[in-house]
Amino acid sequence: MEFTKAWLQYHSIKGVKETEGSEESKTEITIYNEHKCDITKSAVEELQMALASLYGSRIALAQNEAEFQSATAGIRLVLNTSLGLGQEGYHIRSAQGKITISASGEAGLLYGAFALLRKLQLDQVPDLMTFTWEEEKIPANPFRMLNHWDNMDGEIERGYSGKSFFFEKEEILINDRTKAYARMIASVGINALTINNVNVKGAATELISDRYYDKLDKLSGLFAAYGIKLYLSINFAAPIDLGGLTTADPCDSRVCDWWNRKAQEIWERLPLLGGFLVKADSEGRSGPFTYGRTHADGANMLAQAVKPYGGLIIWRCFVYNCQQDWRDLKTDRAKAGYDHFMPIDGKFADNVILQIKNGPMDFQVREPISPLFGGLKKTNMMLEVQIAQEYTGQQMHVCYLIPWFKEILEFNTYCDEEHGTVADIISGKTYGNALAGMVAVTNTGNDSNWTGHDLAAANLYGFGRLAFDMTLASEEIAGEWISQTYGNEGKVQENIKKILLMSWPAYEKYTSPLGIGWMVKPNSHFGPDVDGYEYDRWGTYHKADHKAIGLDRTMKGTGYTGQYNEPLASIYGELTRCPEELLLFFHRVEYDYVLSSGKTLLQHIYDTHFEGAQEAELFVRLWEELQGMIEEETYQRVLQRLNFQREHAKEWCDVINSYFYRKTLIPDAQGRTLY
Ligand code: GCV
Repeated sequence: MEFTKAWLQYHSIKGVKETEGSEESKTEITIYNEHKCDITKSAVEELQMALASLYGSRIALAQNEAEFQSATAGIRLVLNTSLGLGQEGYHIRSAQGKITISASGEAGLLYGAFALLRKLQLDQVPDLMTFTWEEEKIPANPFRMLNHWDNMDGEIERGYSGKSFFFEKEEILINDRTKAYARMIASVGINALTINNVNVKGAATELISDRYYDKLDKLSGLFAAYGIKLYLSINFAAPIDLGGLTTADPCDSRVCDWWNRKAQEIWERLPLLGGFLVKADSEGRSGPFTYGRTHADGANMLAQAVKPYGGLIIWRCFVYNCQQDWRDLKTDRAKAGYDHFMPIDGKFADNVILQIKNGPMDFQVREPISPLFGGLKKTNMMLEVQIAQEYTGQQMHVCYLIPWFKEILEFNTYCDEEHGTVADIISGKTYGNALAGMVAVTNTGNDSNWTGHDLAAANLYGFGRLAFDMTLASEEIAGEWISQTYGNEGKVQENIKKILLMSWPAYEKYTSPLGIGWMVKPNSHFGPDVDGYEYDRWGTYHKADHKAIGLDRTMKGTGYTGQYNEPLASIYGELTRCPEELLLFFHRVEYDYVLSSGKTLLQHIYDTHFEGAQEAELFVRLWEELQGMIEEETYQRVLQRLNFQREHAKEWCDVINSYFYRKTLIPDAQGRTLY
């Protein structure tokens, strides 16, 4: 299947003089790399291809320093272990036609090469001879990871861009797309990856068996050449499902022996493997609770098995009771993560990292930050976000999530006076731990444009860039992505940026109000269904009646607010101090309650929904202004999705508003139609 180059287009730079005539008469750029490892080879290959495309130049490879020095314009890769930039940092200096990329590790040289190419495109540098620039960067997060939820039959759980490009009919795929993907994600600094769903079932359990080792070895090598470590999601019950034991109890010596032997076998065959990702005791997956053990028991048993090979265990904290009785008014799903993991803070082995979803529920358009970030103090942590847009429009709606991720990262948890933000904690700054970082449930599939909605690629690009450099602004990231994908034309920049930056707030407005979440169709999680989850087992209730809506999560209610450090616990606990965008997450509020805008809660709901739907209409108009400036097929593909979004946003608006109108019988103050 054909696929696009996404943001690695390398459109020719404006203002570069086209040289008439033969290849020979073209200007020449020389690349010098004396390091023969795979990663620097990837860097050179990328530079060769990109520079030829950007400048229409001939590319020469210098054999030695003297050759490089005698060239007119050139780029040199220098490994210098005494630079103190870690394995992944880089330094770039450009003067008088010579550009030096230096790094202490090979991956740093690759990131330097991509940074240089980005800069040349963003600034539309017409001539290397006059290009003066210096930049030094060390990635902010040690781990910058993507999780694929790909199944071995080729389907993708919560995948909205076609089928898997890793698996088909229980076989592993390795083809042109695999390398194109490695280049793409390396270009934004991704350095770790899982390829299979965290719900490990059927053939996926056998990924850690002879059946798949050869292919996995090849795959891990391919990614390693781009500085990316391969990890595998594993089935906690593998000793039973694969090993034929009768138990997977982490404290049973037969189980420990099985994992020890398995780890030895795995690393003999897959020496480049990074480790395992584990979803345990969650949504039907087996885990230590099955045997009356803690999650520390489970994770540590695996950690000691993989330790001799430098392996890591990434353990998810998405653990809650998904068999709740909706009549049970005491249990609060939001509390589950903290309740399970706080008591075992400090009990995890040093090669375990806890992977924590940004919110206490599940990737809603707005949630408070998980209290685990401010709570855990003696455990390695990573932040998990989702760019697959499961609850944010499923890549049928444009919803640029980077502004949301920025808010999450900048949130002060008050766990530490100086370094209390989520960004501080997950980058390892607060507690000085090296195993830390960010992971995104990713949004790619085998659709020709990778992400179904062309504009959804901004989330993949943006996640990588943000994980690498958390100081980047959402707008800057959007601008970078637009330039490299569609070029630098002013109107194109302006309109797409507008659409992207308005999209998450708009989505929030026309879907569920004020942090309540979950008003989606069950299972598919797409489209409005206010009571879809209300009388179900998933613990996601809004409890709307004719007078009020929301769950009291204060200390008078479920006590969830008590999981936050002060002053957050008090702020969230008081109706008048609680941030309004989260009001209905923390409080049960009457419809006539007056918000800071002077509007009643109900009128706010009506207004925001109408407003959000209008904004979705505006996206179509903004896009239509770009016809002729964007390649026609892409233009039409995006237009189709934006038209769908406009209709769907209207549906959302009408369903939600009519629901509340019918509950309250209070009309809209502006007299708009409610049904
Ligand atoms: C992979 C949500 C999704 C599930 C997903 C789960 C998880 O519940 O709906 O499809 O399972 O999150 O994060 O493990």
